Formats: sequence, structure tokens, C-alpha cells
Amino acid sequence: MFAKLQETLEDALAQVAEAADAETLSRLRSRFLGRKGRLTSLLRQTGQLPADQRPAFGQAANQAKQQVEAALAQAKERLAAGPAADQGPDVTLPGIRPRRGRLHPVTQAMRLVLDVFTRLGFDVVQTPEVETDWYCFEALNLPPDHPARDMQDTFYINDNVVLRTHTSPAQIRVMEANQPPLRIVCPGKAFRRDSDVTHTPMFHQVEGLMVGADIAFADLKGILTTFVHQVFGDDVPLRFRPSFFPFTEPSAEVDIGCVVCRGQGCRVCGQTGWLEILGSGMVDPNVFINVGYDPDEVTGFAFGMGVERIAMLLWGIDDLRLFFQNDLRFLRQF
Ligand code: 2U9
Repeated sequence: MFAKLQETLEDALAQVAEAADAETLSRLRSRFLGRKGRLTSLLRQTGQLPADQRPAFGQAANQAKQQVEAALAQAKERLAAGPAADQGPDVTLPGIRPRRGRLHPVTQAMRLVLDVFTRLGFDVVQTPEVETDWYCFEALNLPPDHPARDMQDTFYINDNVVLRTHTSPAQIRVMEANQPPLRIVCPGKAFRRDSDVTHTPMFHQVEGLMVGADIAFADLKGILTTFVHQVFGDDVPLRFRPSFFPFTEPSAEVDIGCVVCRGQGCRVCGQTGWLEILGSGMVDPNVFINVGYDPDEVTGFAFGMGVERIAMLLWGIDDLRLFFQNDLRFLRQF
């Protein structure tokens, strides 16, 4: 009886595995599990066995029925999934083109900016994002009571260590370790305790520095004019507007003619026709003294820009938050 049971089970499983449609499955169900089915009949014959073998046989017959039930359920799923699932991959179907990754728009804007300056002879320098008070503030002529040093604006690690609020520490480090002439651009992340529609706690900057024996404001104007024309187009007007920064004197902000309305006045430029794109100025003599340079011997200019802002103006992006949401529908456009 045990051998018969095993043989019947194997037969049932083999037939179920070969079943090609739901009708066959239904027939097999009644052939093996129905009221007069082969397994049901065997189970009914348990009483003919010696008493000591009945429990084991009953258990084995019930297990066999469960196995056939499971095989029928599996076969039903296989048939429902269609012929392809049954027969393996259809090699005649056209392939699925793998999607290629691309650079984040902020990285693309950063590379565009760095490209222009490297072609103008600037070296690229990167330094740590965690800085001491000296490199982030003190050496840059930022007095102890300056608002930038406030706990409200700066992420403090401890009294003397901060997340850099700008990439300017890079220029201090390079000047401390090298003698002029120097021509460097310093890209990287900056951190400020600021978070609203137009500010994020982390953003990207590119700053630059040119130092030598005779560097004049005219050099600043020449280099930054070339930069604007290379990035935004030769016909874009620009203006240098007087400003103030603790580390430069005199200082100027650079505006370009609004790329949206071409100077006519619109919502983006606040009806002025101009968009601010960077800050700049002649390096303050106190900064030179702080790095051990003689301000009677060397002069220089510096500039700084926010890369997210450059990307927004380049590609007409009106919401800063899009850069940080990692929505592929946005990112795939670049
Ligand atoms: C040294 C000396 C001078 C870097 C400069 C700016 C002006 C400036 C802002 C633009 C938008 C920062 O990202 S932003 O918010 N930057 O306006 N940055 S001059 O001046 C330096 C840097 C280092 C040693």
C-alpha cells in the first residue's frame, strides 16, 4: 500500500507538471483528489492495513494529497502567467535600452564654470568642509562681532570648529602655503543655517583668487567679463555695482542683463532688468597681512558665486528645492 501510494503521488505530480490548460488541471483534480479519486480511494483503504501501520499510512496519504493540492495551485499560477512564463524568455522581443545616468545639473554648472577659469589659467583647489575659526572668519577680516559668526548663521562643531560658511578658507590655505603669483578657483560645498524657498543649509560655491605684483581692478573686470560672456553668451550685458565685503576693498557685485526678459523688466529680475550673479573685489590688505604677504608688494582680486544660482539662470529653473529632491523627472532633463 505504501508503494502504491508513492507511485500514485509521483504519477499525479508528473501529470500536473505537464498539464497545458485549466481544463486538464480540473480533470486531474478529480482523478486524484475527487470523491472517487485515486488518492482518496487509497486513503479509504487504510482500514485494511494492520492496526499498527494505519496511523503512518493515514499521515502519508494526507501528506500526498496536500502535495498534489500544492502542485495544482502552482500549475494554475503558471498557466495564468501565460505562455512566456512557462517557456522562459522570448528572445525575439526587442531589448530594453538601459537608461544612462547623467551628471546632476549643479555638477554640470560647476564644471562649466571651472572649465572657463581653467582655460584662463586658474588651478582648481579643494580643501576641507570642516574648518577652524581662523580659516573661516579671522583670517578673512571678519571681526568677532560680525553677524556671519553668529550661532544663528553658522553650524558650530565646537567654539573653534565650524562647517565652512563659504569656500574662502581654501584661498587662505593656498596663500599660507605658497608665494604669489597665484591664480586659483575653489569649488565646493558651503553650509549656512538658512532654510527657506531661496536658501538651503548646504549649497555650492565657486570662489576665485588672483594675486600678483600688479593685479588691478581692470584685471578683475576683464576676467569676470570673459567669464560671463563664455557662460551666458557674448551678447549678454553686465555691470559692476559697488558693494561691501569684509575681505575685499573695494568690492563690487556683478549683474547680468536679465536672461528671461532681456532687460525689459519681469518678475524674475524684480522689474529691474538685471540679475545679480556674483560678488567680487580687490583683496583687503588685512587679509594679505594675515597670510604673511606684504600688501605693498602684492595686490589681487577675488570673487565668489553660488553654483545653484548659476544653474537656475542658465536653464530657467525657478525653484531651488528641485536640485535637492532627486526627482528623476527633473534630473533627466539635463
Ligand atoms: C579671500 C579673499 C577674498 C571671495 C568673495 C564674494 C565676494 C561673494 C557670494 C556670492 C554668492 C557668496 O555664494 S554666495 O552667497 N560671494 O559675494 N566672495 S568676494 O572673496 C575672497 C575670498 C578669499 C582670501
